[in-house]
Amino acid sequence: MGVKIKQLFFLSPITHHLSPITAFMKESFLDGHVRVVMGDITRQDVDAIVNAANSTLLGGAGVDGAIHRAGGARILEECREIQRTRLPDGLPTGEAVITSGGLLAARNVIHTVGPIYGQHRGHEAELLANCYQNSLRLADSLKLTSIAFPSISTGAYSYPRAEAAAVASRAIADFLKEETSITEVRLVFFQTDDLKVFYKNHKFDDLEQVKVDASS
Ligand code: AR6
Repeated sequence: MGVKIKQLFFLSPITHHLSPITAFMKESFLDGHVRVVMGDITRQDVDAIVNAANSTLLGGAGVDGAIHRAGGARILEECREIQRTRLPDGLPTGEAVITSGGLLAARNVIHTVGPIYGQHRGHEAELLANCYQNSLRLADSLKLTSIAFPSISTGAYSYPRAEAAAVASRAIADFLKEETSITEVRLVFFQTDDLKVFYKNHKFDDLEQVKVDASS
């Protein structure tokens, strides 16, 4: 009698494709406080989505363009007002401000400016971490519970995706160590390849391990 070898395939909950690579990817980290998904940031139904903006706050391409297109004129009006009244020199890299969500499903948009890779004299990682932590801090100060991030700086601002994954995951995990109103941090990737690079390079598992070790 011949031996039958079965090829196993899995329906990935992330990509919704039959894929042996993505089948074993974890979808959530840090006791379910962080979720990693494929999708469009403009379609996330959360308290706040984060915009990878530029310092003028007046819109641009990529995530920024998509958010302003989908969210309508109100977001831009609020950005103009913030710029006029509080930030005449623009929003500094790593800082964050908030507007309403306009026509989006998300109730608010937090605008942050990522570092342009290679233009901050070695402070790029610190500035990228600031983007995540200042956005989270702002959401927490308003008692928001859910927030969705795109992969800040990894498009037009050329931050290498592998390095960005390590920086973003460390920054988020550090923030979530403290008491916060935020119960879900959703990381939204637009392309399968970006998601794979993130899975290979994030530090959530190391940080979970540290937590387990510390409590044992
Ligand atoms: N949903 C989720 N992720 C997206 C979407 C989307 N709809 N669209 C693009 N991405 P970028 P940056 C991914 O360039 O590098 C703007 O002009 C994209 O694939 O939007 O911080 C601003 O005005 C990439 O992985 O942001 C600034 O001038 C990631 O989002 C500048 O670009 C970030 O790409 C900011 O550049």
